[in-house]
Amino acid sequence: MSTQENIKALSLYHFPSCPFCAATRKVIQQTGLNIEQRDIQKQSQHRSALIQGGGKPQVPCLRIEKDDGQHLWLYESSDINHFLRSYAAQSAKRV
Ligand SMILES: N[C@@H](CCC(=O)N[C@@H](CS)C(=O)NCC(=O)O)C(=O)O
Repeated sequence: MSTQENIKALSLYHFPSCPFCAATRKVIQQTGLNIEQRDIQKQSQHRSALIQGGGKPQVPCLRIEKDDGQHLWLYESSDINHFLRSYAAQSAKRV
């Protein structure tokens, strides 16, 4: 999906000991994006939501909530990290 589209909220499904999640958390920290982090090991409702919405319990997964109410579930740390960097760059241009 394009980072130009209107995005209402982003949340990251993850757990602490996952190395792929650590890389994505680092990108979040570097970009300063405001993203709720949902630990699927700590809270079972987050794991359930991930499986129900995204289709599998793999982390990291970025939940993208758009202004029109649609939700997208983005898997694969490299894709997520690329999306976050592009989104942060676009957001910086709009300010
Ligand atoms: N290629 C994936 C690998 C992600 C991955 O293997 N995550 C592990 C945790 S470290 C996982 O969620 N395993 C459970 C599963 O795949 O169902 C990525 O880069 O995001």
